[in-house]
Amino acid sequence: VSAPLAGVRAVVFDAFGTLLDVHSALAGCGGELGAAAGPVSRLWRSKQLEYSWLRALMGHHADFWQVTGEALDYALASHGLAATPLRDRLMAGYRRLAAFPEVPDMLGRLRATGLPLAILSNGTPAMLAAALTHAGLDGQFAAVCSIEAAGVYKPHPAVYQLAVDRLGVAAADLAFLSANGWDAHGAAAFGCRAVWVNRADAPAERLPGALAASLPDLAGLPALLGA
Ligand code: LAC
Repeated sequence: VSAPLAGVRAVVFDAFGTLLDVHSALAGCGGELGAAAGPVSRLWRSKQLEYSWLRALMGHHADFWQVTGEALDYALASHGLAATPLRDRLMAGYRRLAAFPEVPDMLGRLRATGLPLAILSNGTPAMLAAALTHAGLDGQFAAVCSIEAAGVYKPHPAVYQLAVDRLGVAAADLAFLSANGWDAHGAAAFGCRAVWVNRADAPAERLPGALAASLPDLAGLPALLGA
């Protein structure tokens, strides 16, 4: 099919890793971290997600700002940097993330279609508002949905239901875009038409849910919509 998302009634984006580059949180601190910058950033991100899944399974929710801070503390400790004064600056970097370069133009093309655009993210409303404003993406979305309204993290089905409820569009009529393969599969298993933005050219995930398509970045999204 040339336009596998043709006919969808709204387009929902994951935020962190999909629209916003989480590794840009280290901008301005990379020099001080030296060779540890890349490993710290990757461990920070992987622990952040791991803690979100574990808290969901344990039934002990804490918001994504707290989880992000706890993941950073682990990542810094594992590199012998537990007491670094960089800690608070790295956290502040999460409110000043950069959008991936293709995002502004892609959003402009989608807005021209008139389709409602939305975000569905683990982030708290405050984290999302700050990061979207800094990245120049505020005001582009009909709805910015935080999992805080469900009190549990992705990929719990209650999270994807938030988008259905907020937009008033059935799951099968929602396009869902995530650079996190497990998140795309979570949305697909829920019934959305999910696209994996496979920025890292990773192998296919062995998870439930059939993806509608994969893209190397978001530049190809308008074509998938037939826009
Ligand atoms: C989010 C996570 C997946 O933005 O990074 O929901």
